[in-house]
Amino acid sequence: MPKTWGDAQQYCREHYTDLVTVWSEEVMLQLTRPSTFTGNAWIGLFDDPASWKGVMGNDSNSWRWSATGNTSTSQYQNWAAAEPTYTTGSEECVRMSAGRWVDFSCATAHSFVCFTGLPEPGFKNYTFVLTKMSWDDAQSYCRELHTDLAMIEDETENAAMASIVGLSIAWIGLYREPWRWSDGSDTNFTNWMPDQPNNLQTIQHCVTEADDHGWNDLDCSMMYPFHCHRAVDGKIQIMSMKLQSEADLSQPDLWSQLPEKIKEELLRMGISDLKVRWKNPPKGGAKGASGAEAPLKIRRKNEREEEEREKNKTSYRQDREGKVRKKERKKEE
Ligand SMILES: [Ca+2]
Ligand SMILES: [Ca+2]
Repeated sequence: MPKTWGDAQQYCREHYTDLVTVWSEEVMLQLTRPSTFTGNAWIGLFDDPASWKGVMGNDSNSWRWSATGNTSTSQYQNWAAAEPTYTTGSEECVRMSAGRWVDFSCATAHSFVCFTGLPEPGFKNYTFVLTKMSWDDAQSYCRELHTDLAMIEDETENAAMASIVGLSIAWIGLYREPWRWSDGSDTNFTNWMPDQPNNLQTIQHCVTEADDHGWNDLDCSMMYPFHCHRAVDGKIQIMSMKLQSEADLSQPDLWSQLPEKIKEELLRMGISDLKVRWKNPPKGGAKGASGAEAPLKIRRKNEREEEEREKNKTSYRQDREGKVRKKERKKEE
């Protein structure tokens, strides 16, 4: 049933654990869908504007100062009208013009301001560097010759900065790392489609995967099907089962089919990456048994998946194969 991203998140939290976190290519390939469905499906990745739009928050996708790696204690901000925008899905760094802050693509070459001193209000000397550099290069330059890229913690400091920059445009030390997972997972794995995320019309803050697993940021209020995942505890579970059937339980075929039937049932419950088999396969069936007992071993397919599982504590509803495309995202140091 298609839902908005927020409703999908709520549904997954009620019925499973959360919207799915795609830790790795392996996990990605476990995401499956009905063969008739080729459209978009929500995953757990989002870039909540409430964490960064006009807010100096503490979420993993909030703004941070280069000098501390955190938001300022004063939470001072001075954005230009309608900023920040995260336009084109690439504006992760902040520049100052006419005293106001604007998020902009970090690769752009601008003059910049370094500071020397302490990351506390009133303990900074600003130095304007006219040479134009990318935000990253400007950061390296400032760290080598000063303390760091300019940090601004109150009105007085912002006024001092504004008078130094004058009519120019200059990088300041504010940046952020967009996107986070609904369940708070931390992974660098991404699989954006080419030219995504693009934050089209600056309203795309939630992520879908397409039929080929490629990711696209879209408007969170759109209605799409979605992938949930369920946390699973423990590694191997052994169950004893009592069987009652009108069928002839002495038939070995029947016994060999049972694990498959149980697996299908677990699939319906949203658990898919499990191996189900008899611990001690009944030899030649259970003679004349109506109500026979045999230990049933349920375990995962292999060691590697076991590790992945431990890391993820998740399970997925379906399997499918798909083409893999990777796009490396620039990481802040
Ligand atoms: Ca902007
Ligand atoms: Ca998009």
